[in-house]
Amino acid sequence: GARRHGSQTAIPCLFMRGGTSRGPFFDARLLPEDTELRDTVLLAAMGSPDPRQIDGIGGGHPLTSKIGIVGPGTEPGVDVEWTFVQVQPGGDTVDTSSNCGNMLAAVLPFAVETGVVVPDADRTTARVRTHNTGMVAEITVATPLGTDGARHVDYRGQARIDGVPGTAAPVEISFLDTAGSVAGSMLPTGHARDTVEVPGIGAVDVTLIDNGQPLAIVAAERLGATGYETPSQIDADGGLKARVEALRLICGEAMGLGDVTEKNYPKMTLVAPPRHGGTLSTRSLIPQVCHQSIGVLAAVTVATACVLEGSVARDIAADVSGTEPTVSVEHPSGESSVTLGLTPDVPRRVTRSALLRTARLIMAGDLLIPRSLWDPT
Ligand code: NQM
Repeated sequence: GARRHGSQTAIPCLFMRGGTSRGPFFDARLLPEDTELRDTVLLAAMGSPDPRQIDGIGGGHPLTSKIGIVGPGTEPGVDVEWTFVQVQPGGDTVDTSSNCGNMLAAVLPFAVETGVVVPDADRTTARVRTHNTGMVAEITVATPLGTDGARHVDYRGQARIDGVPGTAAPVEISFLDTAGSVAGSMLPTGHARDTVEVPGIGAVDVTLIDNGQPLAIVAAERLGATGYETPSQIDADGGLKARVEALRLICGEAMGLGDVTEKNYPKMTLVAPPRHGGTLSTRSLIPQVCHQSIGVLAAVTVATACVLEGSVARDIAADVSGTEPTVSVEHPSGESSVTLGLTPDVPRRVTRSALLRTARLIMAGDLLIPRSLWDPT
């Protein structure tokens, strides 16, 4: 467990990449039980609220300012439970209210590394519950027999995801119950499309949808963007970001999420026609900084909107057909392919979604924080 290391407290930690995100993962049993104290520890671990996170291991961007807290399942049919934590680099709030499908990709590898799940075959499948929203996913990783006679997670392989260099072993994620993760239902306003009035902009058509991530989907063009900008171009465009944020606050209210000024949702998705043979082009703001690619559950939610009659995405997207379509969501570093399971009857409903990720253990050791913040000894 956590112990003394000179003037500091050392907490066992694995530093992992999950999909296109990265951060420290902790065994839930080794962190303070008290949430306030836990949050103090996590902010110190990351180095927030300094925007560069210079005194911690956060990477100064929302995608590298994430934490996983993992433990064994506590209910039948669930093997592993975890909490995803989003810290905004320059902020001092510790947000556990929404999902992250990228960090999720590292949870089963962490559980095998730490003995929470003991593999007994070349592929290990586990059901993982995300505490944040109660979502359950079925995840499969490679666990071949090593020369030492034991099974380990194999991080090597031929799977490639855009936004991560090289190839790695596939982490297959199948989502079973993502609808209304935070907003309570898939379409919190009851409509596939709403028109909202935004001061200084006027009437804007949006699709307000949550199939794992609460999103406001808007035509990039309507906000004065092409939808093909690079993330740094978007981040540098103060006018565009102000319009997106004004729209976000109104969409948050419309979705029943209240005042979302301090919340990390809804994420804003600017959409445009596909340019690389995919289904739809996207630029995601999460929610104030542009994503380098797109979130996993954000991609699932956009894909869902692509098959939803009347949605803003459906208007702009290429056609999608069949009851098990693969929707290719284009983003700044490539595309994310989401396979949807649809009901055969029209209008089609999404019942399942699956997506391929990769993960890797980058560092194993102790994370050190000043003992004045937490002294468990
Ligand atoms: O939507 C970023 C990410 C995410 C979240 C964000 C995610 C998801 O890419 O499931 O993965 O939208 O904040 O890590």
